[in-house]
Amino acid sequence: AFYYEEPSRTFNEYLLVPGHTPASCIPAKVDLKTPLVRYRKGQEECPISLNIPMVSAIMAAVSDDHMAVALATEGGISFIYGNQTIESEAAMVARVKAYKAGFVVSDTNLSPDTTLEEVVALKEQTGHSTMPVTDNGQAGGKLLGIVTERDYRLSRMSLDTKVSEFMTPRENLVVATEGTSLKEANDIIWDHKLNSLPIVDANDNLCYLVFRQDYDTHKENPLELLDNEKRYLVGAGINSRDYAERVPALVEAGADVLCIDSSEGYSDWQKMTIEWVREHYGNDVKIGAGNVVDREGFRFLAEAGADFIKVGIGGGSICITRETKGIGRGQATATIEVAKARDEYFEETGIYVPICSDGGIVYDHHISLALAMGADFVMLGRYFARFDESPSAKVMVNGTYMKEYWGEGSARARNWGRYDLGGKKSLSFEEGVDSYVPYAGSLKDNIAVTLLKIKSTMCNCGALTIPEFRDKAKLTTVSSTSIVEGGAHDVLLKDKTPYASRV
Ligand code: MZP
Repeated sequence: AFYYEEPSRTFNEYLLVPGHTPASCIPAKVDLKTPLVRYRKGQEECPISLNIPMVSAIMAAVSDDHMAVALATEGGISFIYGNQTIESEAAMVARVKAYKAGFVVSDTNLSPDTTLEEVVALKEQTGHSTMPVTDNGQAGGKLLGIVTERDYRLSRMSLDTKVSEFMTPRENLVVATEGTSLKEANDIIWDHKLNSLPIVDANDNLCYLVFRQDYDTHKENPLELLDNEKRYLVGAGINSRDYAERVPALVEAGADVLCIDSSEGYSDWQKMTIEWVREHYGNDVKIGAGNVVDREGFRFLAEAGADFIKVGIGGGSICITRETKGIGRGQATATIEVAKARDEYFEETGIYVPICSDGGIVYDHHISLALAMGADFVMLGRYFARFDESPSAKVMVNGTYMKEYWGEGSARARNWGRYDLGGKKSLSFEEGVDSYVPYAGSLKDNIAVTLLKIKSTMCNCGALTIPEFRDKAKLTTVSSTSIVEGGAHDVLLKDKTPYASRV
């Protein structure tokens, strides 16, 4: 056997030592733009880049179309989970691509037969305080009424009560028509303290829902959004089994980039999947691969033609792969080695293959560490699962709101295709757990704080861009006693909330 001389380390075992901060180096000037896919650095523009180095995990508890729109609005990208039918994954991708900032075709319509229980569940999921009721329960149906939060809170009806028994009649509806400008819609939304506003056409059919969150991001000049044909970026997870059917459907639906989702990517299956994509689409379809944790794994996938490569085995918050199979590597060590391999590959070929540090981000500063160690961007599951926009249920546990979060290798997800190497299905075993994470509110609010922390750290190191940060960063390992010193110590905390749920 081969023995590594050094133990493999996690992010928690490192700190950045600050460098000189010039007066010009302030968070407002930091540019977090980063490449997503391979390109000839120095000779051409990267065909797809991100404005922030954060992507959401290919997980059913994390990345659906709602998450994708919310994250793309902030400059990142989601990878829609692949452990669902080809049709429903493609439909999610298509909905993201159909989304026009400021207007979204509703997929949360109610019909008169919807029960109060279903309304409450949808409200929890979407966070909307109003929901339109159409005759057929679908976007484009005839708008019959609207359900407001107040209505169902006051209804005091049993949970199997039908929407038709408590909805606001059509006559009193606050609606807009297709001709209403975004500015006018904005005013109505604010005047009536609504979260969303239904827009109907001349025949009274529901066309769109306008969400307040959109105005928050485009307050300056909301009208601009109406000439705006910008489409959001969206990624989609695929596997190394049904790619011949799944890839065409996702490409047809408009996916900007695909990613082979597997716990272990240094395999012929991934090579065959990439080869199939190249054979059928050349370089037009972008495809990431992984996960790997060392130089050899990186080289294998880079040579196979992967557009980006994900790094990380066993570091995910819900992952028990290291315990069940004894496979994995500390996330920091894996990121450092793969980043070196990427740079070496670039020196040799002129081709830059971005790498993504996937899993194990617990504190916001772990993102800064990953970038300093050479990651081009990071993939997060737990982080995004906590927000309103994640698809999982918000539940009350011991008086605190939580969101459900489960691993793709858990019995709940049963995404065995992500793990197995063939053999009897009945012998599958779990590599992930089902859990709760503290509910943290909206993605927009949380990500703003996270990004500010990253930018502040970069300024402490005298860097205004990610490549500059990587060049200037000075990293030190920390002893276990200095980790204790790094947190609040020798004081009695007034706020007993665990640290991890506060970041
Ligand atoms: P985290 O951000 O929650 O720490 O980790 C998310 C990452 O864990 C995912 O992007 C994926 O690579 C990995 N994952 C997802 N499910 C499992 C599992 O069930 C897992 N073991 O390890």
